[in-house]
Amino acid sequence: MGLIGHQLLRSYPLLQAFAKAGMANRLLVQNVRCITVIHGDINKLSVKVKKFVEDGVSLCKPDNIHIVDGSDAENEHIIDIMTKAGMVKKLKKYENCWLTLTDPADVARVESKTFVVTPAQRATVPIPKEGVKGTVGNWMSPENWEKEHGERFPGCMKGRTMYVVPFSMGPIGSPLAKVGVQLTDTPYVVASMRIMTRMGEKALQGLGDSDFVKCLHSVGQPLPMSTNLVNNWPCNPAKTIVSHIPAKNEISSFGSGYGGNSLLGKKCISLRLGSIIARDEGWLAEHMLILGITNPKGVKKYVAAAFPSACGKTNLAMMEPSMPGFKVECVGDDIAWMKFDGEGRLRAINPEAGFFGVAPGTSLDTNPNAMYTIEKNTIFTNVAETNDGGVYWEGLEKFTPSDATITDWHGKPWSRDSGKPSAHPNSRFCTPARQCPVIDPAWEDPKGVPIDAIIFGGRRPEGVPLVYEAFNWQHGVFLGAAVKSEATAAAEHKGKVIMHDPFAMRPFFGYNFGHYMKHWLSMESRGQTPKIFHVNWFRKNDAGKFMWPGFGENSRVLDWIIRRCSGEDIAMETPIGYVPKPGTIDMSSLKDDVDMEGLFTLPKKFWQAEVAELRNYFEEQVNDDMPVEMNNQLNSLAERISKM
Ligand code: OXD
Ligand code: MN
Repeated sequence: MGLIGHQLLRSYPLLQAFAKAGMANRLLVQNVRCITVIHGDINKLSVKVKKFVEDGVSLCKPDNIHIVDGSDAENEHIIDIMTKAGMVKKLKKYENCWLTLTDPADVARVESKTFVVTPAQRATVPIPKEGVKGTVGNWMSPENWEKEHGERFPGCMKGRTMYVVPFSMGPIGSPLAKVGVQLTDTPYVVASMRIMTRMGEKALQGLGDSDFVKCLHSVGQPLPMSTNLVNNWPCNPAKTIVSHIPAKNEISSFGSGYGGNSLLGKKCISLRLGSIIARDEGWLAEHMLILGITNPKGVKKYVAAAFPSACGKTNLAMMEPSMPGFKVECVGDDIAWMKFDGEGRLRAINPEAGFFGVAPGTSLDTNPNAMYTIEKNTIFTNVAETNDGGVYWEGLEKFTPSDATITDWHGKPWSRDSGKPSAHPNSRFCTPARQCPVIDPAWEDPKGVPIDAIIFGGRRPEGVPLVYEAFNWQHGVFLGAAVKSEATAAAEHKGKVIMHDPFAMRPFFGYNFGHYMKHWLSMESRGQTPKIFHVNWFRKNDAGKFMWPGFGENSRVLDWIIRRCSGEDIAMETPIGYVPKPGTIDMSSLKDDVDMEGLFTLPKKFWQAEVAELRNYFEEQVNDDMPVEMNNQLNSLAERISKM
């Protein structure tokens, strides 16, 4: 691709001289250096976007600029650059599918290095009880951020191309959509953002001179590199830092090229900054899938469900119901933006355009629709490869010939008896949502879909029933605040500890968790709040085996939930909430032998311990910011349990 840009940023006096001298395809920065615009039309950018690019160039000092248009031809060019750099490899078994293996030091989100920058600490995090380390977010002062930023970004793109990536989170033109512009020095981000967002020229249509979210991203390895390049994946784990500056509508991310650290529309805008905007504007930005379920009578309801990372959101969002005559359709698998409409109905959009799903465990058995979705136009990261150019990961054993030769995510020969996983547990597919065979017809409806139920859940091996319903909105908010789950590989945590993950948002809160609960409580005065439920697909019996078959059988639970939303008398009260009356979860044609009684037992000792632990957690972590309504909920729960 030759030089396409023939424009100037006109803000510097010397620029005119260059223009006259026929150097119009360059951007002059700080009156010192000329930067070639190798792709795109700088004059099509608004004054504010140009200024942002100009500032980014003068800070990061890239060799040239590529303004992304989002076209197919451009994508081919980007893939070609990555192929030549050894960053991606074609998977010849499929159409337009690519494999990336990262530096093994850059494989997941890094919560401990992710910050929200506000003058007051308490705006971002509750002040924990003395002597306790806060776990519901990381705060940084603007002064510290200036220092950290200053130690990293100056000159960080030397020798590299700076890509200017405009994107829209949400369908273009939706009143809920938000525009961002990301400056990045890795083509992997460009190719991935094209899948995950509405990227390119179209994102800027209608922006005019309005503000946009400013996203600055660098892998933190100016050329020549000072350390060894591992797997052709430049990154700088020792200096990684992801920061959000709400006052400036800005995000800056340094050192990591991976997923949520680098695709800044996802967790950074849609959840962290998104939750702040949502609080200020009176709506909700949540870590939730959105699905539509239609029963055999043709009644369709939409639900939004929050589960911690890697707990099966993608599987649930596009499940094949085992119950005859039911249909599930997917609106989104990770993020929901929900707002009351003029009639007071809660409506949700999925701000994303793709799925960045965890690969291991995904198969034709567990999620056939995901498997069909990823057959083309997909970027796989840190999965294993078969000798015929296909993908492989834990869960695909049965679908892969036993004599296939497999190369693991380190690029090394791998065998099934090696005792090590072939794919990284947090390996991912990045694939366009529109390819999903069960994508909902309304998934891009700018007004969003009406939400009838909100579901919370986590991996709870003990004590927590298959499903229960909150007594009311306040109790439902309490259920969200009390979400706990076994740790997974999506972040840097180790082992199977049960961790608090309130609202499945702990890694993604943009502001103080105590204020966040208050905001949820306030939704009751804004419109008709949906019913709230809690589910647990992961309860184990004494032998350590899962008690519920899960996957397509979860439709039985969804069916019970939507029947409750239609007002059916199929629930009974227990100390923790309403549970299904015996026999009201439809078990017809279920092949497995399920211990339904066992799935709903409420061991008193377990719940007493749960309440004590929750009290301790809230006291230690939320401290003075705990809303009184939530303390009342906890006290009432303790009281009900004491009478069990
Ligand atoms: C994700 C996550 O990538 O939650 O969606 O980690
Ligand atoms: Mn997620």
